[in-house]
Amino acid sequence: MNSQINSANQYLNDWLKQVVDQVQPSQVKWCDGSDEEYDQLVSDMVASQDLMPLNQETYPNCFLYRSHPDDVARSEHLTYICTKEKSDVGDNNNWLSSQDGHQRVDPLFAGSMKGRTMYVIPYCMGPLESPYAQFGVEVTDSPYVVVNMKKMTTMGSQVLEKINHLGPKFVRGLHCTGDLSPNRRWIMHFPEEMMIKSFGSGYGGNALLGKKCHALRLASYQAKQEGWLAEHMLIVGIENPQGEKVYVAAAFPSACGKTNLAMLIPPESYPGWKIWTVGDDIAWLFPGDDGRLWAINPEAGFFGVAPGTSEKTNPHAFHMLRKNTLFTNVGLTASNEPWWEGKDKSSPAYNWRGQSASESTNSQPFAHPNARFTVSCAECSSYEQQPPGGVPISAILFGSRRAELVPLVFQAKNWLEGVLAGAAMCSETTAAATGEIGVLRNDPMAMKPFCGYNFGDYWAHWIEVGKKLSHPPQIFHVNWFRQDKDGQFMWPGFGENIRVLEWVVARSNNRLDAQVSPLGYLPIGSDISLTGLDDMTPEELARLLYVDGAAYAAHLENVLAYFKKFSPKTPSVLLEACQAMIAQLKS
Ligand code: SAT
Ligand code: MN
Repeated sequence: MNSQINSANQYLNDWLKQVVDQVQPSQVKWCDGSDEEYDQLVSDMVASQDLMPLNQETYPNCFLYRSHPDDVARSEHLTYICTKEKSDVGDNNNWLSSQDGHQRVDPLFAGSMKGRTMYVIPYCMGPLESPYAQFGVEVTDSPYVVVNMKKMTTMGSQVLEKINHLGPKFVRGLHCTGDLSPNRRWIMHFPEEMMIKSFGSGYGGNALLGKKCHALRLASYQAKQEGWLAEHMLIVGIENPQGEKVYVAAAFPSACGKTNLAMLIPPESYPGWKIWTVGDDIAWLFPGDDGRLWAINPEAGFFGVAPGTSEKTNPHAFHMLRKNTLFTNVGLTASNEPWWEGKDKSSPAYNWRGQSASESTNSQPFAHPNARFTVSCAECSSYEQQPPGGVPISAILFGSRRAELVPLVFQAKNWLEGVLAGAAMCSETTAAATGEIGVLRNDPMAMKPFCGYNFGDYWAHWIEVGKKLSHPPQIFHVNWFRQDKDGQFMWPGFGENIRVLEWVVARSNNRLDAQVSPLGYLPIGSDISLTGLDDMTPEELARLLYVDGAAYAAHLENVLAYFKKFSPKTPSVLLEACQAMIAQLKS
């Protein structure tokens, strides 16, 4: 077996030989990333009934994967960052010493691939020729992981060619499906060793190690050392009717509409406006020599939430999913098409577990609420091929899911208050992680599940990055999810969000005045256009923009207490900015 470990990178060979001795696979397969390899894996999985072909006439080259019912979302409570010092990791993460982390998982890996194929996936995060690209090798026994990685990353022989010249500078990711028992499931990160060990889950964020594990948790740790940021952000280009294009990065928690915003189609009342999709989930942000902030999307595909995706909510996604797509945990129609809540007028015949409509319990959804699609970026008609050097960011949005309190939009007065707006984010939990849904929690910068180090250091790092920017992006906070007293969403959202983006762009370009408030700048009512939005009155817009000073101050008091949990690491300027804002809101 070890004779097959013959790359030109000795560090890679040494690690792989050690892994082979540990997991004892029946064979090792180096993934070349070719379409033939993908097709072969898909047909093998269809033969073994791990993958189900969907209606090939209406959904050509689309397949359904049903994961284990206990393995349908990220397992945050089983996700650890392992370092020498606990204080490096902070209370925002589960921590184990590196030694204890290895000791906890290594016995599970022993002999874990007996009788199975071990796939070796050399992958690249970011455009292959980008100076910002990062490399990794994922070892897995899951062909589902291989076919997903093919869509989500650049992978295979051309990447190995690069890794051959990298010495030790690549991430080592070991993944084994195990028996999927939640009692034997760990997602361990060793940032000091550039290593990930994930056992016992086949689910996306737990198993596609290039994504959250590498591109966020390890990358954020690395970014801190090197002076850049790895963020849970989409990236879009916003083009106005005059043809001017401005790039915006936006952080929202999982399953809060990042993919929809990334692919927004403006309504008819916005002729000439166009949104270009650069990324929908992760952004790496680098201070440039020109004093601006430059961004790349490290991913090559979308791993989006299926439920709620429709012709109305996200036409680009709805159409891109009609071919070459892998679906996970959606329902099925009688004609073998994928089905999810909010899709269209068709009816489901089977739920995500394969039970027929008569067998399934009435109140249960047919698609799992965290059902996903995996599709290459190239399939998206609004996708913009990113230049290797990235795109310049003019505005950053922080967005949370808040039924109350938080206005539709405000602009921070400066970088520090922008960092405060991001760090103060609280959002209601969603089905993207196991656990209760709808619980309000602190989710600074939408990075609670993804920041690979101590939040106190993270906020300090954000402030430091701002100091390197002579032309920093303007920072905004948005909330599409405010509800009225009857529990109805007050803002129509989706394509209509262009109205807020128009204001964001105008403010970023210094083209509009605004109202000054303790939170920052608020739109002057008429500056958010309501043309063509017949259902909304200026009074309703005023309610969406209303800030209850006392209630907001009370929220920030909680935020302040949360910040102090990370002291002495929490930067004092952040505490002071928060205190000052509370005082202003109260006065
Ligand atoms: O499961 S993933 O982490 O990949 C998706 C998400 O939760 O954002
Ligand atoms: Mn995400």
